[in-house]
Amino acid sequence: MNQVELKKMLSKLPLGDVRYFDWIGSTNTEALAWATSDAKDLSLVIADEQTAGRGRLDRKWFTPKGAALAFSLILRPRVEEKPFLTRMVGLAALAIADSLRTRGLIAQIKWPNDVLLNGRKVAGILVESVWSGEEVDCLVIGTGINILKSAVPSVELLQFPATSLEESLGPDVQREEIMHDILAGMIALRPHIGTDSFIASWEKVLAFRGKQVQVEEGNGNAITGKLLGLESDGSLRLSDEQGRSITVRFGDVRLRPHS
Ligand code: BT5
Repeated sequence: MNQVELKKMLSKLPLGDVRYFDWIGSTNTEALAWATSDAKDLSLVIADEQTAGRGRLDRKWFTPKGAALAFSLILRPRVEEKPFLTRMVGLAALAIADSLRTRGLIAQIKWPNDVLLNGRKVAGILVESVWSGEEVDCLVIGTGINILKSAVPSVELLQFPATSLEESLGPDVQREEIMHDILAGMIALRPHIGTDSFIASWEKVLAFRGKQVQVEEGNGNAITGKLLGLESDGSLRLSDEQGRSITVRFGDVRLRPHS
């Protein structure tokens, strides 16, 4: 990867500016700093390696050199998008799932921010915001995708099984093309972010739908129930044993043991 080639291959997309790094701490951290200064809408930070890649709750995200995709897209939400910012994680997840589908793969979205192939995590998304008073001024949508097998961390570092595109597609995976398609997908989906069909397409590819799941909320609390689908803000909708509806706004979903 290098800045000149990347800019050339992304030139047909209506992006802002593009910053490429051979290595960086975290593309999200760089994008957040850029977003607070002069970044245009749809500016992009890409790195070949991250030394301090981040997941949610300060978890680590591994991006070894030459083996993965790590990029962060800066969005300056338009007025009509502001009511739907909680759906933006779905924008990235759907675009990733679509790009994998066009390569003959069946991807699922493990709510809220993981993309699975064959039940294993191939990609993670981290959405962060820059606030201006009470309003979100900018969003940074960070995407990490395991391209080669060597991108997958060792089992003891994982909370959930992981995989790479190489495992499904072989070693000739063109990561720049995949990134191009994901960005094109996000740009194409963006005008539909507020529609019911956006939520419907997101629900359609949700992992564990109709199954008994356990959602760990990150505070030691776990909620169990049947995974029904999504609320209109992108929260997860479960039903408990009495059939009552439960809404979950944050957490890690897994199949309920022994279900
Ligand atoms: C995520 O968090 O899955 C969000 C990952 C977002 C990464 C991108 S890369 C570009 C941008 N810049 C950043 O600094 N971040 C974003 P979460 O759901 O909290 O999952 C984190 C957990 O995934 C870790 O605790 C590990 O168990 C596991 N993990 C770490 N690296 C992994 C990898 N390469 N593949 C699969 N799982 C991984």
